[in-house]
Amino acid sequence: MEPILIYGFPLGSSMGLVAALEWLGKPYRLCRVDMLGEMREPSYARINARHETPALITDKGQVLTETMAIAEWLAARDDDRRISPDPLSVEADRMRQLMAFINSGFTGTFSPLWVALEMDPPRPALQAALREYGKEAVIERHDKLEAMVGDGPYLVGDRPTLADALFIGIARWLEFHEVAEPVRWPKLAALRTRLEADPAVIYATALESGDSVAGSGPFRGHVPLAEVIERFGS
Ligand SMILES: N[C@@H](CCC(=O)N[C@@H](CS)C(=O)NCC(=O)O)C(=O)O
Repeated sequence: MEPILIYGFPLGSSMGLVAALEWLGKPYRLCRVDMLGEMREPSYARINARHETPALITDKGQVLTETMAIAEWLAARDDDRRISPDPLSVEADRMRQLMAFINSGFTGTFSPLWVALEMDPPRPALQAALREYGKEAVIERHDKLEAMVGDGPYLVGDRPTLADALFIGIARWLEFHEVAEPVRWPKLAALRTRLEADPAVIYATALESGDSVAGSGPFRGHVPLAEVIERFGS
């Protein structure tokens, strides 16, 4: 069977993995999940007890959670080196280093902003403190990532890799939370512009938005969440 990536909307980090599946070019299916609704229901715990996306149903029908684990699963099957360098190369070390940074500190600093946004019932003083702290932390992590970006067109090498996929899934949170203008970090802004013009990213963003777009080469269609839970949930 084709692997099925369970991705979340709105604005899920998993959009980047959808783009990576497009770049990889091997047959895949998707399962689109409303993170504000069905992902929070008890039945979703059969896929991921932490109620998070992304999750992958592998070609063997096993559930695999955590972005880094899913990215490594894809890299291990990237025979033609379309989304990852030779795993023993210096470039692959750099890709994994960047992915780890993006998936941990870089993504994590947005947490206070999400917590403040979703706090119910509201606690204005705490929300203001979370926003202030979150914005400072996001800016600091962007400064650090800007310093890590080289002079090439992408994070590693001359074509998009899994590191770029992880970055583009998160990058748009900057404006959503009104932290700062992207141009404050010129290298990251240029990288974003390049990635946002990439057909795979445009396609993944359209799917995430629920637009009815024509099938791409490797994409074999959506599977309803209820069916995924029934067939593959624990
Ligand atoms: N450690 C997990 C974190 C995944 C994560 O936080 N996903 C977000 C969406 S980008 C989520 O599902 N958040 C829960 C929510 O929105 O309620 C990973 O790297 O895959």
